[in-house]
Amino acid sequence: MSLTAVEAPATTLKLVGKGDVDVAEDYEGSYRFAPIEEAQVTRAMIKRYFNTMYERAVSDVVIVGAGSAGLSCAYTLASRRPDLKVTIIEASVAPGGGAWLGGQLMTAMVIRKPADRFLRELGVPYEDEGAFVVVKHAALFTATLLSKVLALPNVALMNATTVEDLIVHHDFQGQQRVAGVVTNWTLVALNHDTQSCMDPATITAPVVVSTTGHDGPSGAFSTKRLVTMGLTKGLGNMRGLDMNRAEPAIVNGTREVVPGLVMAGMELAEHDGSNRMGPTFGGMIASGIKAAQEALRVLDA
Ligand code: AHZ
Repeated sequence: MSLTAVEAPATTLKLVGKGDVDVAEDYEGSYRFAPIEEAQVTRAMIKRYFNTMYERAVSDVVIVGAGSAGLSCAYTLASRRPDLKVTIIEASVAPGGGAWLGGQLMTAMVIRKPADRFLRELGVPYEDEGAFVVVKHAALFTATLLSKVLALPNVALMNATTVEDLIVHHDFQGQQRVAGVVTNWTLVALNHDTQSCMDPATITAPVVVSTTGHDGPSGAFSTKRLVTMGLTKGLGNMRGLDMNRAEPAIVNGTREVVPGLVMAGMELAEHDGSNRMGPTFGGMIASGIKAAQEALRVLDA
């Protein structure tokens, strides 16, 4: 059966954009793209990327880390408050953190109740196993959440971009307050040892939500920096795995840990010295939702 007959229009289409563009969506051998110059492609990207950097240099909320906690926070915050400029900074090329797999290298994702409500809000299908639900593939959850976050007009995501430091201002009482983030492209940040003078850029915001995950090559970033800046006494250090203690501890502990900085997700286990929960993601979703509420509380204070 011919593809043309089934789903593709065989005729030459006239697309009307900036002037008429001759194209043919013809799968019988005469497919013809609109003509283009290479520089148009480069300029189309540059214009948008640097417009975003220009516009987001002052944001309302910066979320550091686009794992399950950061993305849950971004969705909740930006969908409830379309007036806010929510800017997500993610060090990796691929947003999603550890939420592309359920646990070990297995694909199903377990979410304990009552965090399953978020799946219904997103429209992610699952199987009900009583105390918890199972999404057939973690990537279905993460891809759906990511697509809904990115479709929100007030969200900007800068991936392959690392938060290298925090901006700290003194308020009128002399109290230190986190007032934004210091950024660099991750490939630059990874090469500070070999190249000198690669200074960063900044984004100011009245609230930073840090969700950089537990310690590892890049995790627990803000927690560690708060310690070296003297804004927090010391690392709490994540304790061993206990699902029943860990998830409520993370959700109930999600808060503004120092003025201007809300912490959520597994980074909080390093800050507070609470347990890890292993491969169950309800705590990350609920912590992200609570972080959105905390960010609004700080903004509205
Ligand atoms: O790339 C990191 C990841 O995508 C990103 N990140 C880390 N440092 C950063 C920095 N600048 C920008 N300096 C940075 N981005 O943060 C994201 C963290 O995602 P994650 O999935 O690691 O953390 P989470 O808290 O959202 O989810 C934790 C999931 C876990 S870990 C765990 C256990 O080990 O027991 N259990 C669960 C459910």
